[in-house]
Amino acid sequence: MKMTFRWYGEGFDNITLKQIRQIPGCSGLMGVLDQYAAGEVWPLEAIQEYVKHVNEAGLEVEVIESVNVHEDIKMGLPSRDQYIDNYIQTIRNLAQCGIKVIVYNFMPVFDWLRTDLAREIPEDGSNSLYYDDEDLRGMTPMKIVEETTKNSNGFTLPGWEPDRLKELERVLNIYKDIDEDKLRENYKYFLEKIIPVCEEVGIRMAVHPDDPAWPVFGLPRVAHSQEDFDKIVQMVDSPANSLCLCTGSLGSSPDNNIPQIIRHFGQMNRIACAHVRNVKYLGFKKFREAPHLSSEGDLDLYEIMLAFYETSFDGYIRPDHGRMIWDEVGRPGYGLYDRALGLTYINGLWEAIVKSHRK
Ligand SMILES: [Mn+2]
Repeated sequence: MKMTFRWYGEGFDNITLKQIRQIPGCSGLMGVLDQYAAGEVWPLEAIQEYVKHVNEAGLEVEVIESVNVHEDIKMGLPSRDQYIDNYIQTIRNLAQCGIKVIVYNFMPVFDWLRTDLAREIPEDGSNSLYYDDEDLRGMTPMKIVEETTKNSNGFTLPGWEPDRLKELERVLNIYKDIDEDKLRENYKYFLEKIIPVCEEVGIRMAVHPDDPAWPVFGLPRVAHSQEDFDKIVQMVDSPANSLCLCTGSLGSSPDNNIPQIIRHFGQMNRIACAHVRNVKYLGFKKFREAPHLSSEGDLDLYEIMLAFYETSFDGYIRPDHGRMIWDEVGRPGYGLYDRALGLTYINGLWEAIVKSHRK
């Protein structure tokens, strides 16, 4: 297991590489080059420079997140072939720079979604990301985009890049004719083109689950349950077609048994990396993001780490979203302090599990 940390890049993140390097037990990043829109080729030179910069700070970067899939690929439009070619070029460029895992998602239009980015946790005065389906039902897609942009402290949120949202209405219209089966068909088309290239260059694609783990705004979503992922891994039967097991995204639905899902796909060697965090259920389709500690939320992080251990997980892990604590100001969900606490807690669980299994 390699413990990593998400970082948005110089000028896009107020956290420094030096700060990340000083978190005990953190060997590298799950990085992102935030400046490229979905469908664009990530230039080789830019990736090389990025990796060199991270390495010089004493950190590895073998996982890259948010290589976003262009909407035309998800919608199956004729223009998808050009965008798939671009995607393949980005895969090749990343592989050439030593990247081993690419995290992406196949959610139509919206990436992760919350109805409040800074909901106060009454018990301790900190705040965290919050979701209430009832609030969402009172909002139009445009409204939630406006609200999210307004409340993100001037940062662009992953999946909420302004250029992706220009054509929102046109795209929403096209999706009226796309159901889950059709979306899966387009997904399979994409995977059949890219996975052979991944095998050739030694990259594993890791699909991130839908977040929250149910459809929103009537759009089809096909990646939020064990059954969904069974279908995805079967689309192209290769370890290069694998999962980013995000406990908090899948865990937003109490229907998902996270340790069981980890065991199921871990035994198949189809988990390339993991985001580990906790969730607190507040009602039906209503939750907030909780501190990583098991007793603070509804997921059992010990059982989760045990499931990784028992399936010989040797991929990359990072703490996921944290709360805003100690008056930190930063990107919602991606402050330094609470994620660093989460990281050391996960490492502590892992050390105890490893040592208690010694013969
Ligand atoms: Mn995640």
